[in-house]
Amino acid sequence: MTPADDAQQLLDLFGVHSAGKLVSYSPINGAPIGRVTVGDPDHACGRAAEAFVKWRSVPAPRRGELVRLLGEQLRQAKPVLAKMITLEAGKILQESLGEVQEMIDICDFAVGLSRQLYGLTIASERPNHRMMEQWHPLGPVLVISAFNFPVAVWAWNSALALVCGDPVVWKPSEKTPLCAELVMQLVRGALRGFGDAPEGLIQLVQGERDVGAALVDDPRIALVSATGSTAMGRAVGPRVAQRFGRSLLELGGNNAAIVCPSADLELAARAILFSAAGTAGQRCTTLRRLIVHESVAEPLLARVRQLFASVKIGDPRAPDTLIGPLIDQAAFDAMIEVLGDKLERADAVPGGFYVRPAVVELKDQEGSVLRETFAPILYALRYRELEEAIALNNAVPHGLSSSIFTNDVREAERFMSASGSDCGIANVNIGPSGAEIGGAFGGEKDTGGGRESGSDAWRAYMRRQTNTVNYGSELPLAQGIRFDIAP
Ligand code: UN1
Repeated sequence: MTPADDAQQLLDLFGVHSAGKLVSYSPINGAPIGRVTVGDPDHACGRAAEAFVKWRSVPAPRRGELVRLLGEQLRQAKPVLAKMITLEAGKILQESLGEVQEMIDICDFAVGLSRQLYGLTIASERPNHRMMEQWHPLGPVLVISAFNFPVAVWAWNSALALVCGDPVVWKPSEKTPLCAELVMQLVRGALRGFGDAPEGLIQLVQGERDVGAALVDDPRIALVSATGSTAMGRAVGPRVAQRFGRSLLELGGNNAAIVCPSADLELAARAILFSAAGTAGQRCTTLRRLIVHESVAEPLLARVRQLFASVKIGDPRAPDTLIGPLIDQAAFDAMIEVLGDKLERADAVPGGFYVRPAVVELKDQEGSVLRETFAPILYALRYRELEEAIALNNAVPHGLSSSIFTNDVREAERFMSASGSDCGIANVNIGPSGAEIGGAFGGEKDTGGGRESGSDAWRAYMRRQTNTVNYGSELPLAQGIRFDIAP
C-alpha cells in the first residue's frame, strides 16, 4: 500500500475529512497524503479565553478526569495513531508506538498530579499570622510542536495544562497536520465522555508560520510553550516577553556522550546507535558528538562504524527497519552541506530521502560540529583527561542533554556535579535521548531554559499567589515598622 492509501484508511477510520489548503506529505515517498484547513488564530484565542473563565473553577481532580479519559482514548488508539506518526513523520513503527506510550504516560502522571498541585505554608514573622502559597490556573496555553515528535510533546504540555486549569491551543508543525487531526478526534471522544467541559477548551489551529506568529502575539495567550529550532525560539521568546507573556522554550540540542576507559564498550556502542542514528538523527536529544578516551577510541569507533554500515534503512512501516527517511529535501540538503559527497544515500523507497548514518572524526571541536544539524551525523573527538572531555561537552551553544559511559563512580559523579555537564539532562551509561516523562525535560543556554513533562514542571502552567492571613486582633507590620496613629 502507498502511504497515501494507508493515510486515507486511517483518516476514514477516525472520521476525518481530508480537505483544505495545507497539504501533508509523507517522507516515506515524498507524496501528498492528505489536506487540512488552515485555522483562525483570533477566533481560537477568543474561545480559549472564554473557556478559561469556566475551566479555572472546575476542581483540579475533576479536571484530571478529562485527562484520564484522554489517556483511555490513547490506549485504545495506540496502534492506529502510531501508524499515522510513521506515515507523516517517517519514524519506525516501534518509535511511533513509543511516542503514543509517552502520551499515555504523561496522562497517567497528570491524573495523579491533579490531586497534588501543592503550595507551601511558610512561617510568618508576625504573631497570629499565617502565610501560604497557592497555585492558580494561569490562562490559555499555546503549544507549538515540531514534526519530530508530532503528538507526544503536545501531550506533555496539554495533560499538565488541563489539570492546571488552562485551556490549550495547539499549533502543530505544518509538516505533521494529520497526526494532530487524529489526536483531536481522540480529544473529542474524551470530552464527550467528560460531559460538561467548556467549549473551546482544547483547540487545534493548523497553519504555517504566519498562523503561529499571530497566536504568539495574542495577549490572551498566557503561556507559549514552543518546541523547535533555536532560530524559532529566538523569534518567539522576545515577542512573548514584549507583551510580558510567559514562554517555555524547548529548542535545539547538540548533545554529547563521553566514553571513558572503564566503559562497557558494547553497551556504549548499542546506546550510540540508538541515540545517534535512531529517528534518523531527528530528535532534539539525538547524540551528535562522541567524546571518546584515546585508549578506547579505536575499538569503539570501529564497532560504531560497523553498526552504522549494517543498520537496516528503509520504509519505516517494515518491521525490520531501524532507520526511516529524513523528513524532507531541506533536511537532506543540510546533511549534504556537512558531508558533501561522503553522504551515502540508501536505496529505499523512491521519492524519500533515506541516508546512511555517518561518523565524522575531528581533531578539534570547530566548524559544523558546533551547530545542530538535524540528521544522523555523529562527530567523534578524542580526549585524554576527563576535565578536557567535560569542557568539550560544554563548549557548544546548546545545553539540552548529555551522557557519560563509565564504570568509575568518581567519573560519573564528577560529570553530574555542579562543575560537570552544563546540560538540563546528564545521564550515566545510557545515551542522551529517550527520556522518561517522570523527569523534567529541557535544557540551558540556546536550548531555551524551559522544563516540560515531569517533576515540578507543572508550575510553569500555573500562577503563584502568596497569601498572608491575620487571625489576631492587632495589626503588627512586617519588618517591625511602627505606623501608629496618634491617640
Ligand atoms: C524532542 O526531540 O523534541 O527524550 C523530544 C527523548 C524523547 C523526547 C524528545 N522522550 O528523546
